[in-house]
Formats: sequence, structure tokens, C-alpha cells
Amino acid sequence: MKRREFLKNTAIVTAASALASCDVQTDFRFETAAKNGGLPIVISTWNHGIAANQAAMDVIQSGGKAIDAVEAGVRIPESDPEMRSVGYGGLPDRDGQVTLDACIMDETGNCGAVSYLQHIKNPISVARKVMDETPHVMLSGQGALDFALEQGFKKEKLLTEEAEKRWKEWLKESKYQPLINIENHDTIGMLAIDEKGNISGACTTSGLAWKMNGRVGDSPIIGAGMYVDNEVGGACATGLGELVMKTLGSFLIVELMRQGYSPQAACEEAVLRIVSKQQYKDMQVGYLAIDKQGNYGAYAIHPGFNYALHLNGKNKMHDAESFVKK
Ligand code: SD4
Repeated sequence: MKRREFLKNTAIVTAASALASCDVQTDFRFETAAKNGGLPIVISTWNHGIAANQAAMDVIQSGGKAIDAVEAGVRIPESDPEMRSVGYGGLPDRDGQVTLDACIMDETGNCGAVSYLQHIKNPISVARKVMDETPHVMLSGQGALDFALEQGFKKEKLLTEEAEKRWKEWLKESKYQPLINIENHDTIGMLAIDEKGNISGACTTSGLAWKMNGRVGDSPIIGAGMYVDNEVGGACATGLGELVMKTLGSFLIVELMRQGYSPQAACEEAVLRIVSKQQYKDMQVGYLAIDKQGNYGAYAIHPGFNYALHLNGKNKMHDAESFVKK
């Protein structure tokens, strides 16, 4: 048996025993068929990924690098006040504060992140500055804001009238309950490979609406919300960050691909790690992955996760397969 098959079969046995020992449904099946891709490629989460992919692919097609492409791409939903879950216009925490998380990683393994950043419209560009201009990986809260202002970013009010109205309505009941697939435009996670075959990724969010003040999710955590290894591939996550953080999902997916899993099989295994141990009934997580050749994969806990794929000159939405079937 080839090593790759052996590893995959071992994973299936492990998965089966995990399921047998836990009270979870057992209609799990590996959708292992690789989704064939190519280069260059840009893939990103949810409907807002279409416009973001286009901005990223424009950078690549004009000879730019993947790292510049992913930054330019995710800035589009960040700057859009209609997007309730990313950047400007994002829904606030339960105290009415819009707090942003983002991370970015390039083909050399360099990375930067910000968490609990307030008042700055494009946290991904602050994360990029952390990567390029500091000896650190992550800045948080007031320190991240001070750094952004030093770097010339503008302090702005991010809570739009509409988001404030929604918050005031929420306050009437003040019930915290994460929702699955909110309106199909959640966190944006993006992965890209440029003409030179280099891989980069970005992830940015206003996090879960009505979270506790101070809560930071998976999106700025390198290896949780996003991870890239230029020898192997990249992965990114959306959904309930707590579930992603507990399993370090994006790092896991890249390491599985290093062992021979296809991007699709790696996303499925990462979802299985969650559902075999955690309550997942009302909780969504979606993963995207690409390998070095531009093959891609997507998988979620529940139906409803979709992603935008820019490949071979076409930029289209696709529905991801899921652990729970429709
Ligand atoms: C978080 N993962 O803060 C983010 C939110 C998200 O789809 O992705 N929602 O937990």
C-alpha cells in the first residue's frame, strides 16, 4: 500500500473509532476526491469573496505578489459598510464596541496579526505593517491602535447607524446565541497563489456579533484562522472561532496536506476533529484549503457554507459539502 493511502486509511479508522466513542451522527463520509485547480488561483469565504477575489486577481494578473493580492482582496469587504461581519460596518460586541481581528501570512512564513483593534477600517493592512515593520507577530487592543496611528492609519468611527440600530434591538433581549451562516457574508478568509507559484493568505473579521467585550476569535491566530506553508499549501477558516481555536484547524489542514491528504480530505478531517469532540448542533465552521498545485478543497459542519473561486479566468460561487447533510 502506498504511504499516502496508508495514511488516509489510518485516518478513516481513527475517524471511525472517534465517532464510535462519541454521541455524534455517523453518516460521515470522506469526500476525498481532489478538486482540480490550477495557477494562479484565488479562493475566499462567502459571497463577499467574489469582489474580493477580483481585486486580488487583478493584482496577480498585473504581475503582483500573492501577499499583495490577498491584502488588496480582503480590504474590499473590510471597507464596505454594508458588510456586517468585517471591518467598517461590522456588528459590535455586547457593549456596542466594534473590535476587529485580522492576520496575514506570506510565502516565506512571515506573518502579522492584530486583535481587538478598534477604530481602524482596514485591520488587514495594520496586520501587514506588524509583519513588515515590527519584530512581532501580533499587536492587540490599545497597542495595536497606537501602532496603526503611528503608521498613518486614520482613526474612524466604525459603528454605522445600521449596526448601532441592530445592537440596540439586540439589547432588548440581550441573548447571546451564535448563528449559523449569518446572511452568507461572514469573516473573509482568502488564499492565493501568484504566477510564480507563491502562496499567501489573509483573514479578517469583526468577530461574532454580541461577543463579550475583550473576546478574540480564531481569525487573528496564525494556524487557527489561517495558515500558509509555501512548500505545501494554505488553509483558512470561518465560523465559530472557539471551535477552530480548540483544534488549530488551519495548521492542522496544512500539516495533513503535507502528509499526503488532498485539500478536500484535509478539510474534512479538520471538521471531523471538531464534531467528534464538541457540540456542533447549532455551530458552523467552514474551511477552505489549497495545495501547492492550486488544487482546492472546502468543507463545513453544516450546509450553507459557500465560497468564491477565481480560477481559469472565472470567478464563481460554489457550495461546500458538509458533515451534516441537507
Ligand atoms: C470569529 N471566526 O470571530 C470568526 C467569526 C466568523 O463566520 O468567522 N464568522 O469567531
